[in-house]
Amino acid sequence: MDHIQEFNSYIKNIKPEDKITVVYHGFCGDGVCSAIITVKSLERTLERKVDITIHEPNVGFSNTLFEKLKTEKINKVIFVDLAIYKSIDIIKKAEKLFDILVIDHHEYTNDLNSAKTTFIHSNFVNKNIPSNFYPASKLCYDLFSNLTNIEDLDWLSCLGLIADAGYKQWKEFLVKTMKRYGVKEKEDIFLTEFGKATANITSGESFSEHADDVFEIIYNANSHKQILNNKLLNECNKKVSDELKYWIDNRDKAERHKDLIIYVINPKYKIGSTLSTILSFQYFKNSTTIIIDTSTKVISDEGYDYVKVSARDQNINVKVNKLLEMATKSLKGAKAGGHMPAAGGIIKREDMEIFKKKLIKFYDELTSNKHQP
Ligand SMILES: [Mn+2]
Repeated sequence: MDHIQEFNSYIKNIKPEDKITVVYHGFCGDGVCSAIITVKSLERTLERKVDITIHEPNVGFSNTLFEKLKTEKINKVIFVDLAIYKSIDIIKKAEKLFDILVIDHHEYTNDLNSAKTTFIHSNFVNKNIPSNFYPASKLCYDLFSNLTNIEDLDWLSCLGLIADAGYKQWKEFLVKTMKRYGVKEKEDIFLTEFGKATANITSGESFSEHADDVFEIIYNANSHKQILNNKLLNECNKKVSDELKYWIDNRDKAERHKDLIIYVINPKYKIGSTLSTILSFQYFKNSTTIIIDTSTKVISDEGYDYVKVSARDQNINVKVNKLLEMATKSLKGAKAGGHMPAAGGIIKREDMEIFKKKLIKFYDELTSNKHQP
């Protein structure tokens, strides 16, 4: 069977008595949009509800999540927009209890397909588009379109595409959908109604306490208009914009080593990822930007207090997923992953200074290699 057939048969084999969960990339616009496309598609295909949805940071398949799935007596686990490749031990353990489906577009590292796991990666569906530009929202939309009518979710797929910077590769789909909703095209996608609705979603995603509310709001919306007009999302957007402005205005406080910028921030809301995207596109265009967000108060599986890292290099002078992987490799409890121009991870708070030194060392290594014949 090919990958699409494997996917179709996983879905068709779900029975009414099964307990299903959709686990998605939380704090991410593409994550929540692809999750809602998946949940709605499952409901339509199977004529039943999805039991629970869970938002997770993109740091693999944690023990905490494993225990939660066990407690909830889940037997079908669907991961969307989550790079769980490195969690092989937990996946093997999980396969004894659950049938797993993984739909992802983060950098492909290893094939997770097995007797108990169905894995579908953007690369399996379209080899011509780099996987970071084939976001989960479009991938899920394309996959489920073979099984049921989800044409009315086209706008949601577009918002996910914009959130994950994959809109240029899918211009035709985007333009067609914008026309369908009477949205005026503009040179800067973020100035269109679709762009503004996307900003509202990513802002809402910055507040962990609102994660379920944001999911509900988008789930109940039937076009981007309701996202644009939602009171809670607009309030979130205002707070996030003010906070972003503060850290953008203070960007000179970032440490610099050649074209590597390391910016340690302590924001009021979860803006590290968005801030790194804005800085890398607008202010640090030819640099490698690393943001270390010290505001997290989350304790990891192993009981570590950690800080969050977001890395960007829009020109891919340095592959930031590679850089983070190298710099975190020997740090206990650290995790990293993502795409060549955009990656993220976590490190123990106490390792922050040593992590910075490693970033500089490996940045030098990666950039000097480039100049060798
Ligand atoms: Mn994504």
